[in-house]
Amino acid sequence: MMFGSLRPQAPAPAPSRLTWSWLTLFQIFLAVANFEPDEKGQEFSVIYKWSHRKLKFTPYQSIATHSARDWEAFEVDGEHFLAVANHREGDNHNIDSVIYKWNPATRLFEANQTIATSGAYDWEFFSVGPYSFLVVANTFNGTSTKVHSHLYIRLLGSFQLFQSFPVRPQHEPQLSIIGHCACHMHLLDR
Ligand SMILES: [Ca+2]
Repeated sequence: MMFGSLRPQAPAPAPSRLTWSWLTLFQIFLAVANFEPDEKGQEFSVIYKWSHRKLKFTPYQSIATHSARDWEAFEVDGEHFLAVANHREGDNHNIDSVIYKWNPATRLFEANQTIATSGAYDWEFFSVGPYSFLVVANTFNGTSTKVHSHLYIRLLGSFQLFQSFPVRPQHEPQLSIIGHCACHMHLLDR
C-alpha cells in the first residue's frame, strides 16, 4: 500500500488555494486543505471519499483547521493517519498542528496528537526500518523567519521530538526526503 502527496491538475471542488493528500484505506480518500475561512469565518478542511456509485469524490468529513497548508497521509503498523499543517490562526502563527488517526469503529479521522508549530507549511513522513518519522517545516514565529523545523520519531504510540534543524525559508518550503540509505546508516550508528 502506498502513501504520498498528490497535487492533481483536476479542477478544485472548493476554495481556490488547495493542497491535496491521498490515502488508501478500504476506500480512497482525498484531504483538501482550505487556506482561508469560508463566508461564515469558519475554517475547515474537507476529506473526500471516492464514491463508486457516483464515480467522483464526495465530501466525507470536515475538520477544523487554521490556514492549513498541507495534509500528510501515512500508515504506521497498519493504522492510518493524517497530519495537517496549521499555518496560522488570525495573526498567530504559534499554534498546534494536529495528527489525526482513522478510527475503524467510528469510521472517522479523530485527533490523536497535537504538536506545537510556528507557521507550519509542510509535513513529510518517512520510515527507516522499524522507525517512523514525521518532519515539519516551520516558517514564522510571529516575529522572525529564523525558526527551527523539527523531526519527530514515533515511540510508544506517539511522535516525540527527535532532532531540530535551523531553517530560514526564502519562499514556500516543501520538504523532500532524500538519502534514505544515509539516514539508515546514521541510525544504525547511534
Ligand atoms: Ca507533505
